[in-house]
Amino acid sequence: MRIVVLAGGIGGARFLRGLKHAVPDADVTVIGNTGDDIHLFGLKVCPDLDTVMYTLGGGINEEQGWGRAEETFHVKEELAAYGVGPQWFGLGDRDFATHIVRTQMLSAGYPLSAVTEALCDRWKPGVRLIPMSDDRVETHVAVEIDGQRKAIHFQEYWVRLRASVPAEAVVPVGAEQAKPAPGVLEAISEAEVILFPPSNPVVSIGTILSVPGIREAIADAGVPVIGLSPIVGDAPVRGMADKVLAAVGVEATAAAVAEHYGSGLLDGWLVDTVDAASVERVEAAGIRCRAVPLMMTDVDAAAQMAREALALAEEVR
Ligand code: GDP
Ligand code: FO1
Ligand code: CA
Repeated sequence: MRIVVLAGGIGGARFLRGLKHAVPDADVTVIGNTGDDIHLFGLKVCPDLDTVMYTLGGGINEEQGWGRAEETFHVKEELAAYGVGPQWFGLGDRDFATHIVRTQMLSAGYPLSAVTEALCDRWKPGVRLIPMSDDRVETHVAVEIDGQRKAIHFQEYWVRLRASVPAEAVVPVGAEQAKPAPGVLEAISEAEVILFPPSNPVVSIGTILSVPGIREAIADAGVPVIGLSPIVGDAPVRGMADKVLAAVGVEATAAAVAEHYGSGLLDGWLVDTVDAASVERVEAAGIRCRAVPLMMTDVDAAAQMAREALALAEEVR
């Protein structure tokens, strides 16, 4: 079965691992978020692409959910000794190698999609991982600090400030001019089912959908589009989805996120069993809805979620 999945970092990656476990033979294309990408120390860092690649390739730091297993931080310490920052972003030695290879290939003229394919030759994630765009898109967050309104990089908002101030707006800078990477629209048009894993609806899936052509292609694909809620019991399972949802005027509930995507995009939506009471509200919005366990406590739990999503796809097909 040809499956297209739009993915951010941890939520997307853990779901994909479950999907691969549930349907090992599936032909899975992942359209990855690149709005989190950041240039540090002259290197291009793609956190969400790397989280998917390392998680599916067996190199992820399991507890943390991002970065490499068995990581050390000698380079970061040496940079600090030179007074070179930022120090608030935790780049490890093993991870640095990925960013060096990526930056070297980009400098040689390869597009990010080709570089990602080359990195995946090593990690063999078992899916085709394509960045949403080869063009630079950077998510910025408008905040007010000491009475001053300013826009900061999403990583500064999340990693440095830990989302401690309200997000007043979220802007995918560059998205309007960006084109979908080669293979993105083709994969969507050839898909038999399209899945939105429990990724951040604003800064992961929202950013991917902001690249002109992608939302339209999904809406026009004519195949079931099924999403899984990243909000459980009126709160994100982890991360800052509540803060960035507030910035776009959406309450942090499983039902409100489904309505935010809308029936023009979504055919089906899974909420956690603790949110079973919201099934009726989602169905009233024209989206088929089921309540099932949505906590990815291990690979089997994520695999069961993938099976439920595919079962719902057959129901609405
Ligand atoms: P990020 O880029 O690392 O933030 O990862 P994603 O955007 O792919 O996913 C982040 C979202 O995953 C957050 O909003 C979390 O609430 C959600 N999430 C993480 N773990 C789980 C889980 O076990 N179950 C569900 N339903 N959502 C989860
Ligand atoms: N997340 C953190 O909370 N702190 C970090 O220091 C950090 C470093 C980091 C390095 C490489 C990488 O691939 C991811 C990293 N992340 C870190 C996760 C990162 O913030 C992602 O953008 C998440 O996807 C959040 O959406
Ligand atoms: Ca992310």
